[in-house]
Amino acid sequence: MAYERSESTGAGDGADTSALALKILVAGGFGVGKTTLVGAVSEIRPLRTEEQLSRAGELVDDTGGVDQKTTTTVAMDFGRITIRSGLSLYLFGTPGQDRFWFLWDELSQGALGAVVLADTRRLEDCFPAVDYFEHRKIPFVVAVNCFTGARTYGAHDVSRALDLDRGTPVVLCDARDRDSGKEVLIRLVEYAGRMHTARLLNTVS
Ligand SMILES: Nc1nc2c(ncn2[C@@H]2O[C@H](COP(=O)(O)OP(=O)(O)OP(=O)(O)O)[C@@H](O)[C@H]2O)c(=O)[nH]1
Ligand SMILES: [Mg+2]
Repeated sequence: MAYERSESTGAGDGADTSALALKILVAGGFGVGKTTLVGAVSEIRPLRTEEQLSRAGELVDDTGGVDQKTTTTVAMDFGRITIRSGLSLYLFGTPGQDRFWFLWDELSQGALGAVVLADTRRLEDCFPAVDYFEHRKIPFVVAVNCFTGARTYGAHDVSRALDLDRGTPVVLCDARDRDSGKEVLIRLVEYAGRMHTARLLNTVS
């Protein structure tokens, strides 16, 4: 499990030397709401790397279903959230478009786990992210971003449609809502914690 312990800046300065900072990825298809989620939950001003969608990009960027979209992430999003006293999450939002796949290996280094955002109108767009984390055995939860007007499916239906391993959590969320996003992150931390404990027990037995 990747973590850092925060450094005390000096004796008696009151700094919490037992604080944990965990790295989490926010992944999923183009325009599914990754930047929105990181921005909604972050308690620091999120770092964004948005560029305008261009006429040239129309040939390769599938904007079907996200017609209102004018910008896209070209490197990453970055934010931070304190889940509870002494536990912060550093959030790294991935770029959604295929041509930025080469960045994923770098971004996923040392990650505790990932949120794979899904839109039920374009569920297939999250297949590559699901495959990526399954193959690398990085714990992930699927968070269905419930866009207005999209038909609502139950978590069980989504789990079946994505052919997820048993136990992989599926949660419904609104990426624009801080509490909803925080709930997703808590589910991920709990799930990843259980997965890591199970793996540790397997290696010692
Ligand atoms: N109605 C609704 N709109 C949303 C929701 N989440 C995001 N949006 C809108 O959908 C668009 C896409 O959001 P982004 O957060 O940029 O998506 P992204 O996944 O970061 O996109 P890329 O980085 O380009 O892959 C934006 O115009 C958002 O305002 C949602 O939950 N409901
Ligand atoms: Mg983005």
